[in-house]
Amino acid sequence: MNMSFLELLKKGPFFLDGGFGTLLQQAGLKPGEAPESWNLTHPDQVTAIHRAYYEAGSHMVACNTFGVHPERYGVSECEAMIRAAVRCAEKARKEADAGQEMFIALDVGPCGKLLRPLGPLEFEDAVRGFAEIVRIGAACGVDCIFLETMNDGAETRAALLAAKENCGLPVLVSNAYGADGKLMTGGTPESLVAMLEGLGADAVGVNCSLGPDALAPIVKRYLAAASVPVLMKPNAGLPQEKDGKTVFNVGPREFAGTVAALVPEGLRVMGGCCGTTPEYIRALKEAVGDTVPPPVRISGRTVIASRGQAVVLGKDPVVIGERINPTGKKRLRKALEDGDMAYVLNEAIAQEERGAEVLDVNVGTPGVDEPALLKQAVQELQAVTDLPLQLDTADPVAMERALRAYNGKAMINSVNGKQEVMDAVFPLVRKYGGVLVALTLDEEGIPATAEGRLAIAERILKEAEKYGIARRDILFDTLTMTVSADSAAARVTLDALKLIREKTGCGTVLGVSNVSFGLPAREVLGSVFLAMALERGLSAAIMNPLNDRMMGAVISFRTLTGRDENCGAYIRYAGELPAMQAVTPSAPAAAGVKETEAKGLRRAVAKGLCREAGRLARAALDNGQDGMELVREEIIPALDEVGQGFEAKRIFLPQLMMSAEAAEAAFREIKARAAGQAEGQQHGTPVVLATVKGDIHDIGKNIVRLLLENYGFAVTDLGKDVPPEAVLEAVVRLHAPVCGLSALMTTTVPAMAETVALLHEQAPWCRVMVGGAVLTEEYAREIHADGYGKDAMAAVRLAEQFTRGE
Ligand code: B12
Repeated sequence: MNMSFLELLKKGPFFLDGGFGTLLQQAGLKPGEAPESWNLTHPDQVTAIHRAYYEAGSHMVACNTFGVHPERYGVSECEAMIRAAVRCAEKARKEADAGQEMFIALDVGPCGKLLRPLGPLEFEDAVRGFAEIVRIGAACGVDCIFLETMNDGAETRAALLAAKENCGLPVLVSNAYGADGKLMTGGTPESLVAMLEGLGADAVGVNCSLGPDALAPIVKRYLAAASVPVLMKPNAGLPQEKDGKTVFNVGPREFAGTVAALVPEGLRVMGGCCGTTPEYIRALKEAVGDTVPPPVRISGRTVIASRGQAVVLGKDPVVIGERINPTGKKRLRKALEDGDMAYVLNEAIAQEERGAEVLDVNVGTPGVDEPALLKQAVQELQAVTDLPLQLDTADPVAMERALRAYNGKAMINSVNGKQEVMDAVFPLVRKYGGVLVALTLDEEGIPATAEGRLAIAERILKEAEKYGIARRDILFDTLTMTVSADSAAARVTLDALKLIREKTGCGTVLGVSNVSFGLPAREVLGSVFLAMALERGLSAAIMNPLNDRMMGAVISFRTLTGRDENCGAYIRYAGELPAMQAVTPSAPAAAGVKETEAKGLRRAVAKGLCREAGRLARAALDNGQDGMELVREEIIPALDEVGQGFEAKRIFLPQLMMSAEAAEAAFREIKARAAGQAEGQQHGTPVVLATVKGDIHDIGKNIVRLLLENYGFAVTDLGKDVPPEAVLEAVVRLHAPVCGLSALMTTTVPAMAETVALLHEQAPWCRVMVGGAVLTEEYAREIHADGYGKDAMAAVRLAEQFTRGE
């Protein structure tokens, strides 16, 4: 059964079903009622919908289990609903009058919570939740697992891993994209395809969110990147409200025409999402007619990916930053021993700023718990940088922990020709995906000739094949030896590099620094060696991007080989050189350059470095800097910068959240210091403060609170997302003469207007001041606020005026 399912899927065209919710509503599902409850209460209606899809030509229907998840229901409830759902689909299959093969999928949707660091859910808890429903579905006899409408890469990963670990069924994975071609948390088609294929998805694609026209370009990007079948399940256009009902603006014929036009380009699995009905599937089948998609194309590209970036190896030379590796680095070793992750994060940001495209992460040093530390480093690094990571460890336990924690397709450093090492590493690559760095050494050591190293490379390839690891996912490292110890060392490494490239077709990688070990002016030698390796086709160099001479070699190579149009990148680099030589933007201690704490604080907030922000704020305060000045001059500009990046879609929610946390960490220090100073100044006038309903931005409001307290007001801070009634209750209880409201989004200003109106009506003694980035003096007047404050100092002045009765 499974084989024929997969065969049919690969062959295509393979038709899925269409929307479910709209049809259930037509059958009487009430607003607010859970669709999945109908499996138990209205099985006949659920069965009828499945049957209609089979009869319209669907090869596969998805059970009515989209909303079933242990985050919403107890496990026994999940089990009852899934069992009933599968029964409905099975009954429909038995009764349907249809000519094609008919399959049943367990439909799995998002669990409704965000994963860390975006939300409260731990990755392994997410895996456990999905595992429960997969196990139940598999035991009920479904033919495959369909993960759909996933809008976060980490959650998709958790669900796919759970499916692969808990059943042997095929898994189809479908993500929901925004109009910008990205997932809510910043994933792109290329980064998703790399990650999902690495984890063994049997088909990948897109559903929901947009109509067929808007989804088509995203599907084309999937088709260009994927080596497995691609699926598409769009909405019937955009939902619109008409006479209290939701209607969609793309009819069956138009829908079918757009989707069917993608079949000659390789689309082979297709159906509909919100707003589509069996009529759409019938029209789609008709529009496709006899068209057969070309065979699935196996991509030869070597790709690694982070949450939102896919890096192709083998086209342009790629720079892998080597600085997070304690070998020969005393300061980093100490940081790792002390658990000082802030230092590691700083190194990452500094390398990214100087042009690293991948970061090597090696935390192996005596006396540390390497598996725990590598996992922690991977988790924390992903929160502050979107560069793909190279996981660098010789400990398979640490490697597996890091691979589970990594939200993408990692570079894996390393395997070698020793049987024992291959036996430990290859199963991990097969399970989690990744691009392997394979060292050309074995039990006998490092061969002295290029041919000897090629022989090991071929043995590694043969062994990898047994695990189904694609050749494109293996890069060879021909091992840089120190030329001071052996004058032939560099030549053999370079010859081996060229030979292996030519004979195996695989990419290559080299850690270049070692060549100059023990010699003076190391980068002079190193940069020439790097240039020679690049000329022989090196795909990626593990090197120090903070070294101008080394970076200069890479940039010059790109320019000299015609990869830099009009020498633009070279000219930009040359222009920045004097500034870079003057100020190294590395971790202050790491590069031996002292930034002022305040400037460092601005950078730490902009980059989302929480501990660093707290430490620098403390240091600046110790140096006598004024807390409010730090807020005004450093923290707010940093947040503004991040906000602009977010608006321009250069920055995504995870980074925005990390910056907010870093700002809060700095702010906590400022507040603690201010609390010490404010003692004895209390005059105690009560002020009620709140961020209005629907709005969770509270950094600005917290600053207002701090300053008001400094000026002796007794502030009752109701927090964020506060309903108008709760504000009124506090104002009445305290008989507060002043209330301050904060709102940062255009969408929450109406809630502010509502709160002002309620206070004026029911607590007429209270004067209301308002503030927040989106407000203006004029708007404050319009909503009848008593005062508008552009910043925290203005809030104090207003509160004083109101208290004096002015
Ligand atoms: C940090 C931040 C977040 C953090 C908030 C963390 C927290 N605990 O506050 C997180 C990541 C959680 C977040 C989430 C979201 N955010 Co946001 N966020 C920001 C960001 C970058 C900075 C805000 C900030 O803290 N500024 C610094 C403080 C000090 O400034 P302030 O609040 O204006 O306060 C000062 C004055 O206004 C005044 N003041 C403030 N309150 C009051 C009150 C009174 C009484 C007075 C007198 C004065 C006063 O004094 C303060 C000190 O000087 C802004 C961009 C920006 N530059 O504003 C976007 C921004 C506000 N966010 C935005 C959006 C869209 C969102 C999300 C919807 C994103 C999403 N897709 O999920 C969610 C919203 C969730 C929700 N329901 O509220 C948009 C809003 C667009 C709009 N015009 O409506 C912005 C403008 C970004 C953008 N350019 O797109 N965000």
